[in-house]
Amino acid sequence: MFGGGGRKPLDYDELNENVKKVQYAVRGELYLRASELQKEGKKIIFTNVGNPHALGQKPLTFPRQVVALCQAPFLLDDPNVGLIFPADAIARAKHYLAMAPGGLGAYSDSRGIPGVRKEVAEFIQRRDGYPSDPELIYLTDGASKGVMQMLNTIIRNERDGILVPVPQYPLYSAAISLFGGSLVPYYLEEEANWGLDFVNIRQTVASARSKGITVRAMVIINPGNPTGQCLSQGNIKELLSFCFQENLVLLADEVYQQNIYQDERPFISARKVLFDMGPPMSREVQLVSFHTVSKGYWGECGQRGGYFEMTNLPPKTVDEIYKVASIALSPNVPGQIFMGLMVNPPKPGDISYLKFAAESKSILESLRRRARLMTDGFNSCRNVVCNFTEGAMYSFPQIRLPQRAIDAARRAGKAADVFYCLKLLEATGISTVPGSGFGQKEGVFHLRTTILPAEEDMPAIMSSFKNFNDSFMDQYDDGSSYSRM
Ligand code: DCS
Repeated sequence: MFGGGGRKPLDYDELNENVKKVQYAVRGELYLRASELQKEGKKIIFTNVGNPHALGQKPLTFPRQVVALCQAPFLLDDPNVGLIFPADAIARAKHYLAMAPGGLGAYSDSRGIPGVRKEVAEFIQRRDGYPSDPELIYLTDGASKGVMQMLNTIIRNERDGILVPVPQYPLYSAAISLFGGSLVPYYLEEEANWGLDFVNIRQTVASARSKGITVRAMVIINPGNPTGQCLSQGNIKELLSFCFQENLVLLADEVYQQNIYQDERPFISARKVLFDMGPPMSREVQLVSFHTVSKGYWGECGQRGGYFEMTNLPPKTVDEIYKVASIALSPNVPGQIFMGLMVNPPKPGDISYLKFAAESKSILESLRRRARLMTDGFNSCRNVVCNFTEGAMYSFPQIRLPQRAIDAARRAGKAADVFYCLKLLEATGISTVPGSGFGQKEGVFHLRTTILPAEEDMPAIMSSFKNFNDSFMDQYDDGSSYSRM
């Protein structure tokens, strides 16, 4: 018998309030309903998560060969290994095994395998044209863990504010709730292709400060999730100057840096722009940049490989971050090897190069075509407007809901976009995420879908969406009034 007589520690009412406050729409109500329908035998198209392999994308051959050999090193002693694996995959597996004492079954250093961190640093230097220090690169289980670790390090109490773009990927809102901080939203401008409006952002910061919030950090997601925009060099410069003036650490979520579907604005890292700006800013602005093996043409979401790089953080802070990483002992080691392979892929002249390049190119080009197909498809629908997906993996159309649909949703006890997305799911099996899961301006409605369904299925998906939307609008649109743009 326990003595309290009342509630037990893990009864719902007794839980950490921060845990209860967390919301994460990507696996929320729509996803749960879709899973139920799937169990009942309905065919569901899961476009709610950016999970390419789950929608049929094939893994790149070379990295899987290398990791397979690392997982089963006894194959390296088999006289027939050269019949199944190309020599460069065999050499690369030996290279990583030599770096990881005890192989994949041993914990690594809590910051990650030093040799892989060096490969990441070399990649960053090639990409940005500025040297990078492996001691300031920590490998993580996907980018998510890195983001959570940094937010945990920054947030001291509920008055610490983090500027987060809205719409945003809900990792940020969820983690800020979990660590008990305050999210300070800054709105992206849909009419300006989801660009940043610094007049607005300055007002947002001033207003948060007047309410006693200490704004300490700013998040950017470039290319954007769910909004798909690519920031220009000018935008990033302005952003960095803003962080400098306002004394904010910039958290640059650059996980979609390989996913670019236009040529006008190639990806430029916040770090490169910062170093291009020179001192004092390049020595002062604190920046943490995140990357992953889950996105790009790799899409290795299940492997959980990621890193973050710290710029202008004092050594004592870097040590504290190391200490906290040590609590979890080690990031997963196969994920680290995927990261090594991603930043150091086969080079021209290597045996596996042509195959690797052909596989990557075919995935990327197909994503580019799918981005176009989706945007055009949405824009051809009644009461739907959609910015082009310049990068990342999502389309985020605005649905102008007729007032009668908004009223019907209210009667059903649902947010209007949730109501629309549930009806879409029931009618077509397309599982999306309502815009409210990412945040949106009051009275404006969106949904998010990934651009990941197989290219050959895309025309059918878009026409099924269009049919649904037509009949939804027939039912609710009497031409009188709409949600605002
Ligand atoms: N940052 C952004 C902007 C993301 O979109 C994601 C994943 C992550 C970080 C974390 O990814 P990893 O932990 O796998 O590295 N995006 C989710 C999404 O919106 N759909 O699928 C996953």
